[in-house]
Amino acid sequence: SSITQQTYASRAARQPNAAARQLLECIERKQSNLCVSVDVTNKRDLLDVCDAVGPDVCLIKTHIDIVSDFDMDLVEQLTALSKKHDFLIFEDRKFADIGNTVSLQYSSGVHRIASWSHITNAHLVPGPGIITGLASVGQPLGRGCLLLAEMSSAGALTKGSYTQACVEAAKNDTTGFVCGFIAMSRVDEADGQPNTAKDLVILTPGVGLDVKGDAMGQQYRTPDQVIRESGCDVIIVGRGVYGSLMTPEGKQDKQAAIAKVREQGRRYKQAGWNAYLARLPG
Ligand code: 5FU
Repeated sequence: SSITQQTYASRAARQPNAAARQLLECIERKQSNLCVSVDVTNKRDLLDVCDAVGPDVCLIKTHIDIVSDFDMDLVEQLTALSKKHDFLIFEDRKFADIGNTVSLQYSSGVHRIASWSHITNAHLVPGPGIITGLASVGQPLGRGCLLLAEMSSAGALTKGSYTQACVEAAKNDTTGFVCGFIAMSRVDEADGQPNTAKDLVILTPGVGLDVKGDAMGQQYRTPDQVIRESGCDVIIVGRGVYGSLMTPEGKQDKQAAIAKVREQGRRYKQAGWNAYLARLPG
């Protein structure tokens, strides 16, 4: 049957990729398909948001290179929060170079992403060598990689034969490292046939309940559109959750802002889970 008719638990049970299995198990355990994208630029805010929404998420997404005061202590504290609250970590690095270079970018540098991030992602623009390169680092560590099959922004070039090439690359991946996609729809079943060969998880950004987009091309859909109508597996929400922290009032009264962040986290968690329950067969 279509992946969209199966429970997260049944998919976890036969998921070969360790990171994707842990994610599916965590989703089931916490009844949350919510990933919060914490796009803030200092350690304190990043950790405070993670601590606030931690109980309600399966996954925290980072852009670690925007954190001005990044250091390994941040990684240690983030990892401690992931254990305290039971969530995984996804560094949204969007690798896009030749295999040898991405293997170095993933393992080394200031951020040493592979050492702490359960999941990362890559563009297929350079061809399948990017998977070979990243897998050489990530697969021995039990990490997982998502291919960017579709993006949420207006005018994105991730469509048609490019999207299909990402699907083929994921289905044919022999490293075991590719475990799914960033996509806006159930791309692995785009031909209308159920994907019975290989379970792939679909994580979807561009999710908001209150606004339709931003001034720079972002486009938002609701959790129900993403999970129930489009058959994706995880909603990724950024400003919709942490936004109150960025307002002048939020900067003045951080405690009140963090309370609002927690409240939005609960709201999106509920919306995402309701949409999942609504898509399961009666
Ligand atoms: F691959 C993608 C994409 O297609 N759209 C995105 O928005 C990634 N993103 C990320 O999700 C983006 O870099 C942000 O980190 C996040 C969305 O944040 P928002 O505040 O919910 O718009």
